[in-house]
Amino acid sequence: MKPYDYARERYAAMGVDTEAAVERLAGIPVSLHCWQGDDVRGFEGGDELTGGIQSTGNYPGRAKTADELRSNLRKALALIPGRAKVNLHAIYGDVAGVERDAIEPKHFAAWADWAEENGLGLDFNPTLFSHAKSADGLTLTHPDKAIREFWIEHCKRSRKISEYFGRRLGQPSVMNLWIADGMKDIPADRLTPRARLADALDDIFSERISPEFHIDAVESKLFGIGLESYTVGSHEFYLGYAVKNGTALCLDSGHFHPTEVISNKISAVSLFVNKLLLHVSRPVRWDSDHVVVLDDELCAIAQEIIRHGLLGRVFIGLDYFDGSINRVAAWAIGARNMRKALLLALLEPYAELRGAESDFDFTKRLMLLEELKTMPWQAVWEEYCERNGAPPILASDMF
Ligand code: RNT
Ligand code: ZN
Repeated sequence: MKPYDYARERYAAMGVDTEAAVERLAGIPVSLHCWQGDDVRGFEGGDELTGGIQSTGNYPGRAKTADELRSNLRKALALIPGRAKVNLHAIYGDVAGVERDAIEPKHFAAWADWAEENGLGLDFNPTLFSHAKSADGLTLTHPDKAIREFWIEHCKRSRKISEYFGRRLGQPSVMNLWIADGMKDIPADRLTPRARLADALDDIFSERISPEFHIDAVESKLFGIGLESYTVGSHEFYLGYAVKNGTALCLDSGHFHPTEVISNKISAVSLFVNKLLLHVSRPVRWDSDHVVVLDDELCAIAQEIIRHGLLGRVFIGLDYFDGSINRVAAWAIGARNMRKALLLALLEPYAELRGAESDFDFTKRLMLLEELKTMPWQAVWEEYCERNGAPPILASDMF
C-alpha cells in the first residue's frame, strides 16, 4: 500500500478528507517576500539598511540585480508547491537614480511582466527606510513638513504601483505600510508624532482605489534597533486606525512582546477588522526575523485561519531575512513550513474538536489534539508536493 493511501484511510477513520485538504491547500496563496534574496538592500544603488532592522550573515549569493533576484525567486518557487505571490518593496524596481517621490508603474513593469509569465500575484510596500530623508528616525511623523510631504508622496505613488499590479495580474495587490519612526530615548511628547501619523495616513489613503486591485494594510511594531524607547506606530495606534478607517491590519509575528503571540490576536481582530495581513516571521529574543520553522506558533496561526474560515480575509505573507544561510533555501524552507502548517490545520477534524469542547468533554479534546500530532500527515504532504510539481523532500543540491 502506498503511504498516501494508508494516510488517507487513517484520516478518513477520523472523519478527515485528505483529498479535500490537498486540493484546498494548493489554492491558498502565500506571498514570498523578495527581500530575503538580497538582505533588504534593493536596487537604488545604496547599500545601507537602516530603520532599526538588520540582516546579519555573509553567505555568498546575495542578489545584486533584479534579474538575478527574479531568477533566484524562480528557483525557490519551484520548490514551494501551491499558489504564490511575490512581495516587493519600492526599492526593488528599476529605480537606480529615481527618487522615491518619483516612482511610477513603469519602473515596475518588468516585475509585472515576469509575474504574469509565471502565473504569480504581486504585493507591494512603500520603502520608508534606508534613505537620507529617514536618517532622523522619523518619516511620516517628522516635525519638518517638507520631509513628511516627501514620504506622503512616496506612499501615494506606491499605491498607484500596487493598483497597477492588481490590474495587470487580475488579483488585488496588498500594500503594506510600515514605518520605523520612533526614538532611542524617552520622548517628551508621545502624542504629536502619533497625531501627525494619523494625518499623514488620512492623506495617503484619501484617494479611493478599488479593492479589486489594491488593499491598504498598516503594520505596527514594538521597537526597532536604536529606537527602543518609543515607536510611533504601535499596535494600539494601528488597530485603532484600521478599525476606524477600514484598512487591513498587518500582524507581524516578530513585533510583539516576547510572551505575546499573533495566533491569539487573529480571532479577536477578525471581529472588528475586515482584512488582515500576516507577516509570518520567527522572533528569536527580539524582532530578529529568523527563517520560519514548523513550531507550535506557526501551527496555531494556520489553525486560526482554517478553523474560523478566514482564508478570504487573511492574507499570508512571509517576512524574515537571514543572510547567514543559502537565501534560496531560506525562502523554500520557510514557505514550505507555512504550507505544512496550513496542511496540518486542514487535516484537523475541527467539527469534532469543537463538539467535544461544547460538550465540556475536555478529555476528548486533549486526546484528539495529541493523537493528531502523530497522524501520518507527512505522507499527505509528499502526495501534495508531487501533485503540485515540487520535490517532496528538499536536498542540498536543489539550491
Ligand atoms: C520591519 C517590518 C517590515 C519589514 C519589511 C522589509 O520590522 O517587519 O515589514 O520587515 O517591510
Ligand atoms: Zn513585517
